[in-house]
Amino acid sequence: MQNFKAYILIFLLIPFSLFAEDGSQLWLRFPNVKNGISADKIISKGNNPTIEIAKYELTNFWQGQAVELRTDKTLKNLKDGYTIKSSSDKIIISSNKEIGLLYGVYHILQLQETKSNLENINITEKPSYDVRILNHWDNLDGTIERGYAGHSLWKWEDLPNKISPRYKEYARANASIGINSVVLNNVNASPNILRKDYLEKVKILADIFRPYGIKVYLSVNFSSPKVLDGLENSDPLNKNVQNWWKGKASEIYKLIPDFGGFLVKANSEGQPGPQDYGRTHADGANMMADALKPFGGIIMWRAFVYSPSKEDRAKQAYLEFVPLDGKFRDNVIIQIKNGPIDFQPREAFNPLFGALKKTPEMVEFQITQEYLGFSNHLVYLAPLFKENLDSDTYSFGKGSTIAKITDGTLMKNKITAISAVANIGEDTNWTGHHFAQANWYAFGRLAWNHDLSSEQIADEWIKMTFTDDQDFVKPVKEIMLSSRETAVDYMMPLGLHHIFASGHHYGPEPWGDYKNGRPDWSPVYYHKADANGVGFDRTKTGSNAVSLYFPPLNETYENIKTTPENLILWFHHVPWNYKMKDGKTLWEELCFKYDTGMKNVRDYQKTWDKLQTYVDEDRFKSVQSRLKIQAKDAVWWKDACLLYFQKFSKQPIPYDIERPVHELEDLEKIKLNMGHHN
Ligand code: BDP
Repeated sequence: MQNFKAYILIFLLIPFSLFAEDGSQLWLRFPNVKNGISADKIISKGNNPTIEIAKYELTNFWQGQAVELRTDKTLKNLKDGYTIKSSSDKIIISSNKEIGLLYGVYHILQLQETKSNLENINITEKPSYDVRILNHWDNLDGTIERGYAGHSLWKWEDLPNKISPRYKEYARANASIGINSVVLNNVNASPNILRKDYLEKVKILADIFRPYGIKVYLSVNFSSPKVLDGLENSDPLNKNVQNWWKGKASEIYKLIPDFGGFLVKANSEGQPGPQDYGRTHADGANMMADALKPFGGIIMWRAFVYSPSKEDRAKQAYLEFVPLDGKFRDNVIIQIKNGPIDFQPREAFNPLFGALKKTPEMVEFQITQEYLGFSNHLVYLAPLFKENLDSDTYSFGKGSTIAKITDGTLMKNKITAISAVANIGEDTNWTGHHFAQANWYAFGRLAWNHDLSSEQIADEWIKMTFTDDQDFVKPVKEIMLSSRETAVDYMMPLGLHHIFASGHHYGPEPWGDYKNGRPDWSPVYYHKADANGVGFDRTKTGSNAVSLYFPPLNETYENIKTTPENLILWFHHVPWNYKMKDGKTLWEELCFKYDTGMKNVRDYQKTWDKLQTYVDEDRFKSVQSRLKIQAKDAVWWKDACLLYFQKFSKQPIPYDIERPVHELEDLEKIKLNMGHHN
């Protein structure tokens, strides 16, 4: 009896939100809401499945005034944006499109959850981009290339008959942050996705996503005509091939009338493409564009093309695509990774941005943390995304940021789009690390409004995902906002890049020198450490990649003194004793950076442990244990890189820096069994 009373007491003392949570509800938890407003407090003419969802959200989760939902054709210029206005007795959400009304509903729910002021609201929202798209690198066998949150959400074997409840939950989560498009399958595409039986499965997903405003796209394999239907080749100038794609397009649109289009990785990393037949990327893209044009579909053609040649990999996409500017159909958009190498912790921006003046361009980010500690490391990516979007290319003079080049401000693009490789899998919490949900959220929010700050996005996300208690929000926000720079520091500071272990890309391997493999996949190709110094000379004396940037950036990067120090080893081969701005030598600075990164992770651990009382136990422990891994990995990175580079610098590790705890030879023996080719 005594015990029983004690239990009840404990039960009453534990706030509701501290009970175990599994993260499955993402930022849509609404922990304090038992039910929303009654249906008669929703004023809405007309009905369709999207409005039904809006009503469902309001009756379940909205606790404020009555809400009127109005479609308003005069708001056409807001595209799928909306306005929210409050009057004395109700809130009015208006949009040209039904989906805009649903977005407006998610907006007021977000305001409610973050305890924002709901009086006198007068909000106008217009999205920065038309197409806000996730790229899933999901294979048809259920695995995910570079996926770290379990298997694919798409159960191809069960479809079209058996339908997972998560399809709808996934669509809802995306709609709540404005994501309106998804590519379902890996860019290394199996031709089978275009087979009739697969298209029937795709149709089911498209039907489920449609009310949430989401269009489906597919990655396609350039050799599909030959592989699937035995055509003599897949040459884009071959009439039979052209007709094959036209036929395929009408087959798809019969099933999915609002199908979005194709994403294509061609002539890259062994994928087939038009160059197999001596044709150009424009020939290939245009053939597909012509097939989709009558149905309103678009082609997102990737600029991630490079081959093991003498040319610096950082220049290859530019050299390939600039001569083709103006040769693409108007329903083709060139999809460009933020950096010219490959989703590194920090890269200079890709010089192709702004270099195509007659062809629309879009950014491809990577949300999945292929090069950022998988789902083990806490790295908040909004600062990385913002750094890229805010980069000034000077392509149309000062102020020509990547954001303004891609969003149609500077180029009157018919289509504007932004994409990112998803980090979503079938893990209960969708993304593996609870904090990796923030990166899905951040991409959606920035795709909707690239002017939002990383801080504002983190603030919203923390309050909705955990609690709005400032004693929790403030320290967690500090962790998030510094976490990307911290990862850069313990992995690849000062512009170092691609010194990852080969294949899986988890952990350091600066000594990697794949003489029998591809040199452009070898870490030594990228850091070029020797007795004189370290870094890739991309100035005139080196690969001259700096010349691809518009003035004055070409000069800025050519000169070591004006190159930002966070990219100094990206553009220069720098002597070990080079004096940095803070007076340290390069070698000392490198040691200091690795040490700082490692210490920051230790601090994150301390901060997180202090926050235990604010978080339910399951999520607390899960984040805590992943921080332990991150702390161990940071030491591993620091020791591996410093002990290895020390062989060249031949200088002591400054004495105020923590001593290595590993032997280099032991670290060199580590071979993780995580598979993958490059
Ligand atoms: C690299 C990945 C590889 C992808 C490739 C791509 O290592 O798995 O297939 O990019 O984007 O980051 O095509």
